[in-house]
Amino acid sequence: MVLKLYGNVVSTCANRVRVVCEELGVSYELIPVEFTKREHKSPEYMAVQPFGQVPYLDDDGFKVFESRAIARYIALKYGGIGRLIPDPKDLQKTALFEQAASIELTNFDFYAGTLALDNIFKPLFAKKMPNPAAIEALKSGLEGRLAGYDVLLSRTKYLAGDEITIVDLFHLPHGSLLEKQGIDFLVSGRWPNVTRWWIDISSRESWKKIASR
Ligand SMILES: N[C@@H](CCC(=O)N[C@@H](CS)C(=O)NCC(=O)O)C(=O)O
Repeated sequence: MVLKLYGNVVSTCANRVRVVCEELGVSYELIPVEFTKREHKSPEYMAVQPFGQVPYLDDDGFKVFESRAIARYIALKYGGIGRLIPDPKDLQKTALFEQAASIELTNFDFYAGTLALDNIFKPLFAKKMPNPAAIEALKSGLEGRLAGYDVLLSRTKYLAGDEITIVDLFHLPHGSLLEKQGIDFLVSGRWPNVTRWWIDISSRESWKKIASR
Protein backbone atom coordinates (compact mmCIF):
# COMPACT_ATOMS: atom_id res chain seq x y z
CA MET A 1 0.00 0.00 0.00
CA VAL A 2 1.24 3.46 -0.90
CA LEU A 3 2.24 5.74 1.97
CA LYS A 4 -0.35 8.37 2.75
CA LEU A 5 0.94 11.72 3.93
CA TYR A 6 -1.75 13.97 5.37
CA GLY A 7 -0.72 17.55 4.74
CA ASN A 8 -0.61 20.14 1.99
CA VAL A 9 1.87 21.86 -0.30
CA VAL A 10 1.92 25.06 1.79
CA SER A 11 3.03 23.24 4.93
CA THR A 12 6.76 23.51 5.51
CA CYS A 13 6.54 20.53 7.86
CA ALA A 14 4.89 18.35 5.22
CA ASN A 15 7.53 19.52 2.74
CA ARG A 16 10.25 18.41 5.15
CA VAL A 17 8.92 14.87 4.73
CA ARG A 18 8.20 15.19 1.02
CA VAL A 19 11.76 16.20 0.15
CA VAL A 20 13.07 13.10 1.94
CA CYS A 21 10.63 10.91 -0.05
CA GLU A 22 11.76 12.56 -3.29
CA GLU A 23 15.42 12.13 -2.40
CA LEU A 24 14.90 8.41 -1.66
CA GLY A 25 12.52 7.81 -4.56
CA VAL A 26 9.78 6.65 -2.18
CA SER A 27 6.25 7.01 -3.56
CA TYR A 28 3.56 8.57 -1.42
CA GLU A 29 0.15 10.07 -1.79
CA LEU A 30 -0.39 13.56 -0.39
CA ILE A 31 -3.85 13.63 1.18
CA PRO A 32 -4.84 17.29 1.33
CA VAL A 33 -5.65 18.82 4.71
CA GLU A 34 -6.99 22.33 4.09
CA PHE A 35 -5.86 24.98 6.57
CA THR A 36 -8.46 27.45 5.30
CA LYS A 37 -11.23 24.97 6.10
CA ARG A 38 -9.55 24.21 9.44
CA GLU A 39 -9.58 20.51 8.61
CA HIS A 40 -6.52 20.07 10.85
CA LYS A 41 -8.68 21.06 13.84
CA SER A 42 -11.53 18.65 13.11
CA PRO A 43 -12.23 15.96 15.75
CA GLU A 44 -11.38 13.18 13.24
CA TYR A 45 -8.03 14.75 12.42
CA MET A 46 -7.20 15.54 16.04
CA ALA A 47 -7.96 11.96 17.02
CA VAL A 48 -4.76 11.09 15.14
CA GLN A 49 -2.76 14.30 15.64
CA PRO A 50 -3.91 15.72 18.99
CA PHE A 51 -2.04 19.00 18.43
CA GLY A 52 -4.07 19.73 15.31
CA GLN A 53 -1.00 20.11 13.12
CA VAL A 54 0.13 18.65 9.82
CA PRO A 55 1.60 16.35 8.68
CA TYR A 56 0.93 12.80 9.75
CA LEU A 57 1.78 9.59 7.95
CA ASP A 58 -0.38 6.51 7.49
CA ASP A 59 1.66 3.48 6.44
CA ASP A 60 -0.89 0.72 5.92
CA GLY A 61 -2.66 1.58 9.16
CA PHE A 62 0.43 2.51 11.17
CA LYS A 63 0.18 6.21 12.00
CA VAL A 64 2.96 8.56 13.09
CA PHE A 65 3.25 12.34 13.28
CA GLU A 66 6.05 14.91 13.74
CA SER A 67 7.77 15.60 10.43
CA ARG A 68 11.26 14.64 11.56
CA ALA A 69 10.06 11.37 13.11
CA ILE A 70 8.14 10.56 9.92
CA ALA A 71 11.21 11.28 7.78
CA ARG A 72 13.39 9.04 9.94
CA TYR A 73 10.83 6.23 9.77
CA ILE A 74 10.62 6.46 5.98
CA ALA A 75 14.40 6.62 5.55
CA LEU A 76 15.00 3.67 7.87
CA LYS A 77 12.19 1.51 6.47
CA TYR A 78 12.42 2.35 2.77
CA GLY A 79 15.77 4.08 2.22
CA GLY A 80 18.18 1.22 2.75
CA ILE A 81 20.86 1.04 5.44
CA GLY A 82 23.10 4.06 5.51
CA ARG A 83 21.08 6.12 3.03
CA LEU A 84 20.39 9.59 4.45
CA ILE A 85 20.75 8.16 7.98
CA PRO A 86 23.95 6.48 9.15
CA ASP A 87 23.92 2.77 9.88
CA PRO A 88 22.77 2.63 13.55
CA LYS A 89 25.61 0.13 14.21
CA ASP A 90 28.13 2.90 13.52
CA LEU A 91 27.96 4.62 16.90
CA GLN A 92 30.27 7.51 16.09
CA LYS A 93 28.53 8.41 12.83
CA THR A 94 25.20 8.08 14.64
CA ALA A 95 26.37 10.38 17.44
CA LEU A 96 27.41 13.02 14.89
CA PHE A 97 24.09 12.56 13.10
CA GLU A 98 22.21 13.12 16.38
CA GLN A 99 24.39 16.16 17.07
CA ALA A 100 23.41 17.58 13.67
CA ALA A 101 19.74 16.75 14.26
CA SER A 102 19.79 18.67 17.51
CA ILE A 103 21.58 21.60 15.90
CA GLU A 104 18.94 21.86 13.17
CA LEU A 105 16.10 21.90 15.66
CA THR A 106 17.53 24.24 18.26
CA ASN A 107 20.03 26.43 16.41
CA PHE A 108 18.32 26.79 13.06
CA ASP A 109 14.63 25.95 13.06
CA PHE A 110 13.92 27.80 16.28
CA TYR A 111 14.92 31.01 14.44
CA ALA A 112 14.09 30.31 10.78
CA GLY A 113 10.80 28.58 11.63
CA THR A 114 9.63 31.38 13.92
CA LEU A 115 10.63 33.99 11.33
CA ALA A 116 8.53 32.18 8.71
CA LEU A 117 5.63 31.92 11.14
CA ASP A 118 5.72 35.58 12.20
CA ASN A 119 6.55 37.15 8.83
CA ILE A 120 4.57 34.89 6.47
CA PHE A 121 2.10 32.45 8.01
CA LYS A 122 0.54 34.49 10.84
CA PRO A 123 -0.15 37.49 8.55
CA LEU A 124 -1.56 35.09 5.92
CA PHE A 125 -3.73 32.83 8.04
CA ALA A 126 -4.40 34.83 11.22
CA LYS A 127 -4.11 38.43 9.94
CA LYS A 128 -1.56 38.98 12.71
CA MET A 129 1.22 41.40 11.77
CA PRO A 130 4.83 40.81 12.88
CA ASN A 131 6.42 42.69 15.75
CA PRO A 132 9.57 44.39 14.32
CA ALA A 133 11.54 44.09 17.57
CA ALA A 134 10.84 40.35 17.79
CA ILE A 135 11.87 39.90 14.15
CA GLU A 136 15.15 41.74 14.74
CA ALA A 137 15.89 39.57 17.79
CA LEU A 138 15.27 36.39 15.79
CA LYS A 139 17.47 37.60 12.92
CA SER A 140 20.26 38.48 15.26
CA GLY A 141 19.94 35.11 17.02
CA LEU A 142 20.14 33.33 13.68
CA GLU A 143 23.22 35.31 12.66
CA GLY A 144 25.03 34.07 15.77
CA ARG A 145 24.05 30.47 15.06
CA LEU A 146 25.11 30.63 11.41
CA ALA A 147 28.57 31.66 12.53
CA GLY A 148 28.69 28.30 14.36
CA TYR A 149 27.35 26.51 11.27
CA ASP A 150 30.15 28.07 9.25
CA VAL A 151 32.79 26.57 11.55
CA LEU A 152 31.21 23.11 11.35
CA LEU A 153 30.77 23.29 7.59
CA SER A 154 34.40 24.35 7.14
CA ARG A 155 35.29 20.87 8.47
CA THR A 156 32.77 18.67 6.70
CA LYS A 157 30.77 18.88 3.50
CA TYR A 158 27.43 18.38 5.26
CA LEU A 159 26.25 18.94 8.79
CA ALA A 160 26.75 15.38 10.04
CA GLY A 161 29.85 14.56 8.00
CA ASP A 162 30.83 14.27 4.36
CA GLU A 163 27.65 12.49 3.36
CA ILE A 164 24.28 14.15 3.07
CA THR A 165 21.66 13.12 5.63
CA ILE A 166 18.01 13.88 6.23
CA VAL A 167 19.14 16.59 8.63
CA ASP A 168 20.61 18.69 5.81
CA LEU A 169 17.31 18.33 3.96
CA PHE A 170 15.34 19.35 7.06
CA HIS A 171 16.72 22.89 6.65
CA LEU A 172 15.18 23.38 3.22
CA PRO A 173 11.55 24.35 3.90
CA HIS A 174 12.24 27.15 6.38
CA GLY A 175 15.66 28.04 4.95
CA SER A 176 14.19 28.71 1.53
CA LEU A 177 11.62 31.08 3.04
CA LEU A 178 14.35 33.33 4.47
CA GLU A 179 15.19 34.83 1.10
CA LYS A 180 11.48 35.40 0.44
CA GLN A 181 11.48 37.58 3.58
CA GLY A 182 14.47 39.55 2.26
CA ILE A 183 16.87 37.77 4.65
CA ASP A 184 19.93 36.80 2.61
CA PHE A 185 21.89 35.03 5.35
CA LEU A 186 22.20 31.71 3.52
CA VAL A 187 23.13 33.09 0.13
CA SER A 188 25.15 36.25 0.81
CA GLY A 189 28.52 34.53 1.24
CA ARG A 190 28.99 36.23 4.62
CA TRP A 191 29.45 32.71 5.98
CA PRO A 192 31.09 31.11 2.92
CA ASN A 193 30.79 27.51 4.06
CA VAL A 194 27.12 27.99 4.86
CA THR A 195 26.52 29.43 1.39
CA ARG A 196 28.44 26.59 -0.29
CA TRP A 197 26.36 24.06 1.66
CA TRP A 198 23.08 25.89 1.06
CA ILE A 199 23.65 26.06 -2.72
CA ASP A 200 24.44 22.35 -2.70
CA ILE A 201 21.33 21.23 -0.81
CA SER A 202 18.87 23.70 -2.28
CA SER A 203 19.82 22.88 -5.87
CA ARG A 204 19.09 19.16 -5.51
CA GLU A 205 16.44 17.81 -7.86
CA SER A 206 14.43 16.52 -4.88
CA TRP A 207 14.02 20.02 -3.48
CA LYS A 208 13.49 21.70 -6.86
CA LYS A 209 10.55 19.35 -7.37
CA ILE A 210 8.96 20.28 -4.03
CA ALA A 211 9.73 23.99 -4.31
CA SER A 212 8.19 24.26 -7.78
CA ARG A 213 4.77 22.97 -6.66
N1 LIG B 1 6.84 19.76 15.12
C1 LIG B 1 5.75 19.53 14.20
C2 LIG B 1 5.18 20.88 13.83
C3 LIG B 1 3.94 20.75 12.98
C4 LIG B 1 3.40 22.11 12.57
O1 LIG B 1 3.65 23.13 13.25
N2 LIG B 1 2.68 22.12 11.45
C5 LIG B 1 2.13 23.35 10.97
C6 LIG B 1 2.26 23.42 9.47
S1 LIG B 1 3.97 23.42 8.96
C7 LIG B 1 0.66 23.39 11.32
O2 LIG B 1 -0.03 22.41 11.17
N3 LIG B 1 0.21 24.54 11.79
C8 LIG B 1 -1.16 24.74 12.14
C9 LIG B 1 -1.35 24.86 13.62
O3 LIG B 1 -0.40 24.70 14.40
O4 LIG B 1 -2.49 25.13 14.01
C10 LIG B 1 6.28 18.80 12.96
O5 LIG B 1 7.45 18.97 12.64
O6 LIG B 1 5.53 18.04 12.33
